[in-house]
Amino acid sequence: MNFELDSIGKNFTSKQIYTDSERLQIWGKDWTNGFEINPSAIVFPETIEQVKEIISFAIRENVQLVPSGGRTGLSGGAVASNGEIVVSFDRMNAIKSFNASDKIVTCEPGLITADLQTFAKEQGFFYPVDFASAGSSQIGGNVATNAGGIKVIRYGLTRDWVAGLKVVTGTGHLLDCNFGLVKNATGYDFRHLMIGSEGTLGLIVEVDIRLTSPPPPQIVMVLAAEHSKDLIKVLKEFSQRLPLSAFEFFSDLALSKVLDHRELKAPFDKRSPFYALLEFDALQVEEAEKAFEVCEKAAWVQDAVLSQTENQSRKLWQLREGISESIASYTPYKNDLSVRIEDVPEFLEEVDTYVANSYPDFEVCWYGHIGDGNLHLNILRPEKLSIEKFFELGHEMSPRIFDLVSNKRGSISAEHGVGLLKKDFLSFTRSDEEIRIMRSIKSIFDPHQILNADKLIPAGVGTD
Ligand code: 2HG
Ligand code: ZN
Repeated sequence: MNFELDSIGKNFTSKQIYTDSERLQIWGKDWTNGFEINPSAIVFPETIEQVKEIISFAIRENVQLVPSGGRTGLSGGAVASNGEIVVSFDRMNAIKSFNASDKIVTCEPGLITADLQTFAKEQGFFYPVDFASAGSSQIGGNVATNAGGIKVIRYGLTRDWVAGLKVVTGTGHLLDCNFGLVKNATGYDFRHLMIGSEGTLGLIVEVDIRLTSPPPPQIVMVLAAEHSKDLIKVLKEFSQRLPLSAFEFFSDLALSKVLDHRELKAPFDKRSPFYALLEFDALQVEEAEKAFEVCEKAAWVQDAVLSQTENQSRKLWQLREGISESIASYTPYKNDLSVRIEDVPEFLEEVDTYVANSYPDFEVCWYGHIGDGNLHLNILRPEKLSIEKFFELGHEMSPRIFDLVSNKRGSISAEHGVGLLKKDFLSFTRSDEEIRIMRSIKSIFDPHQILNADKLIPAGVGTD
């Protein structure tokens, strides 16, 4: 470490800066596997002023920063591998105000997603962005990655709920973007540029989140299907008749992993290759039953179960939300892809065929948010293969899989972000010209290259 941490700023106490290896190993990583963890320090700012001081220090000392939220990311966006200082927002986690007329909560970036959801409920409102890691993920990280999750089909992404943002850029300037306004036709909206920028343009220090009215009670239905193409027909039939709050899917392999891991009971006596999990307003149950009848008659589905109580709904949701955790011990090679919904069945088959032919020992575990075209492809590591070798093979497979994505004009990252994991493959979704523009934008907001400098933008591509 060739900088003096004491000079970071006069307002910092010794309890805000740590360099012990135990903490470095915890705060230097997120949920992504396979990267070296090597930060040089962690800093816990408590005010916007302190965030600005950290930026000034980084510019002065020419040291890079890694912004860090709940560290639940799966693309290495919060991994510090190169002696960076990790800037953790754990201590900037307050709700600052609530404005009921505009339905806007103003919060610090370290606020946990579930705490925002609870606060919204207490006020008689609803924060609809939701996912399995809501108990640990933080709002700042959600904004930086434009987090999606299980309710996107009805409520959209994090982007759709951000009414304003305060951001300290890599030059140390504080930008106050959009002030929580609905209408603001004054040129480039930097708020939207910051959302999804993965900490490469600025450090998010305050967020205005818009809430909505709570939905009526919800019901969960799980359906069993023989073919993925039938799931798409089911989606069409249901969504023509009633608004869906969720339309998720998982394969039988995914189901068997979650059943084993959580010691749960299978929803049906007979197993099927695919399952869909639907959520909708209880008021719509008759319409849903009619849709089911059509699907059953057409033999698109073989079986169905409908929740009768909230507890049953929660249990059924576990079948989907517990999958990621249940396969973690296989150190899977993760992909988070999206294609247009009509292309999903063909795409699934193409990937399955490629993996079965080229890597017959690998198990392919499919699940995800099929209702919005977002597919989580987890390739499971065979027990006898070392993690290093497996990840090497994963990297080798990626160009072939991303060719299939690219042929369908899909995306190599639907909701997890690019980070370190998918950086080398960005060109499969973004053109050289787009990457060149990204690099130019970065150099305006972060001219000293101190913010997540090795993430998102691939080296060499789009340079003149
Ligand atoms: C989910 O939808 C998360 O469960 C995690 O986005 C997906 O583990 C994954 O690949
Ligand atoms: Zn997901």
